[in-house]
Amino acid sequence: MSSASELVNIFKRFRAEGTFAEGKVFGTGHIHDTYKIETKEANRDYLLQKLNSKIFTDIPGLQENIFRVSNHIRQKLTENGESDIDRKCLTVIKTNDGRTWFRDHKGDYWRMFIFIPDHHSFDEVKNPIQAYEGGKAIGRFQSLLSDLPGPRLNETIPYFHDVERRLETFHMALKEDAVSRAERVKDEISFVLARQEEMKTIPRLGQQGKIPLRITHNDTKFNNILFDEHDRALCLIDLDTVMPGYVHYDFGDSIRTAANAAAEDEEDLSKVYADLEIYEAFTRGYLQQISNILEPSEIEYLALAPSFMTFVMGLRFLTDYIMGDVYYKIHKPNHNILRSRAQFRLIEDFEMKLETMKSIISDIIN
Ligand code: ADP
Ligand code: GN1
Ligand code: MG
Repeated sequence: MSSASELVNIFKRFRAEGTFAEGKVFGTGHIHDTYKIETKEANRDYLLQKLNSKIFTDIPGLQENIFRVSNHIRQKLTENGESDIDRKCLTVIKTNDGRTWFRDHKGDYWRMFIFIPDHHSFDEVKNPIQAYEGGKAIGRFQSLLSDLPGPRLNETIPYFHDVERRLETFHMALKEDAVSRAERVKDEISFVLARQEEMKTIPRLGQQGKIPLRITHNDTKFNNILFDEHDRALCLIDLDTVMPGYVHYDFGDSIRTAANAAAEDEEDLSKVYADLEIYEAFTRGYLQQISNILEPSEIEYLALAPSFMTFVMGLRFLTDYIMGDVYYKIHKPNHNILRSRAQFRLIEDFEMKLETMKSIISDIIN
């Protein structure tokens, strides 16, 4: 964790309004070190992040994506005559020398945004209205970016949701068994082996040209949607992984977190199940914003996306556990395996409810 004097020094490198009052550790993200910087002048605070450059190896490229995407969204919101735009998209604060990132003497990269005031974010969805609003936010995000001009976005983590690569890494980790944990997770390994072929359905559709590559967020966990004081969705944050992808990635990852009745790392597996009322509300909001753009083949496979993305995440948690917790921040020794078990339990429930999930989508569309 960074000291107050370090934070003051970093803060000074950015073209911020106001003077540093206090820096507080903020949020529950698994990747970066995040601080809320409160200024003495009450009207503006900032969100300062020390970026994880082990995970993101091209920070300038990543920041360029975020800058382009945020500006495009801002421009479209402005054209649509929206109000309160500083709360509806991220505002990147540049450094004194005009960059979107700062590199300190230790080689760490930092970035800063306007802190979106009076927002709420939820690790778990509280009610269908929130889910509907969240669905609208994801659909709107994909729709607003469908005409992003310019070159293809940088691929900030190559093969991020590529389940075939993720499976290769998993099998390599198992073979190596660097910290001798494979023996302890035999059931979880069997779970993966039983599903590994079926889980390639969505990427195969992409490879066969049956679903198009679009611009997707790729980390649409529900707490990456910020809400206002009336539970209306404001904007999507955590744009590190915005890059080319299939719409199923975003829809699936949202449902994985929003429709799960329990936390991502719930230990009591009897509490983990897919809440179809939440699923219905989210899907309704999502399709309201995007169904005019989607192709029939994309809609046809939407109901498969939640189990697909939950598999990708459960597999990554399991692989990280086997490798000795090298990727995700953990808060207890067995955290990654607990996360993985909860994801696998959720997949079983999605599998049981697949037909109902499909008919909910057709009822919304027709
Ligand atoms: P991580 O990749 O580690 O999850 P995020 O970019 O999601 O990091 O940020 C962590 C937390 O910081 C978020 O969950 C959210 O609560 C908060 N946050 C991020 N950006 C902003 C912002 N512009 N304004 C207010 N809060 C923000
Ligand atoms: C990470 O950054 P955060 O905490 O929103 C991860 C996602 C996982 C998620 C699981 C860059 O997301 O892919 O779905 O944890 N982000 C990265 O909670 O790996
Ligand atoms: Mg996050």
